[in-house]
Amino acid sequence: MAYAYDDQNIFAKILRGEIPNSTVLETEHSLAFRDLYPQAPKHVLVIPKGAYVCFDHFAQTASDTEIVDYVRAVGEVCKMEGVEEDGFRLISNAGRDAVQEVPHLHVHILAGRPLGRMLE
Ligand code: DGP
Repeated sequence: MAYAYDDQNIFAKILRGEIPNSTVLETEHSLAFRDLYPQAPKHVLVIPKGAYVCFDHFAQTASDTEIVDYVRAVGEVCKMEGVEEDGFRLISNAGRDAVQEVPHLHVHILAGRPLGRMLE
């Protein structure tokens, strides 16, 4: 599948500095910032800086360097937020059925309260 990246999406604007964000971590290839509409006491979004629509687009076309940077950024944010002990959830919505609102790859890190079973 060919992915068409819309460079007017909100996270592209955040990456260009056109919209402010609450940055948690910035690395060479990734940015982590707080979700504007948090669903849990700790709700951080981690995005690659490259123009990737969703997880499979990224996994299929990003360089190994970008992928390692991104996965390590997610792990680093988990450590910074202190979520290892009580647990956390990673979610990455892709496409229509998952109701992906912003078409730039992002992983949600959710923590800080009991999150319930995921598939209910
Ligand atoms: P998703 O449905 O997985 O595409 O989630 C998109 C998330 O992005 C949603 O939890 C709300 C968040 N969001 C939307 N607009 C902004 C924004 O301008 N800034 C920040 N920090 N988060 C946003």
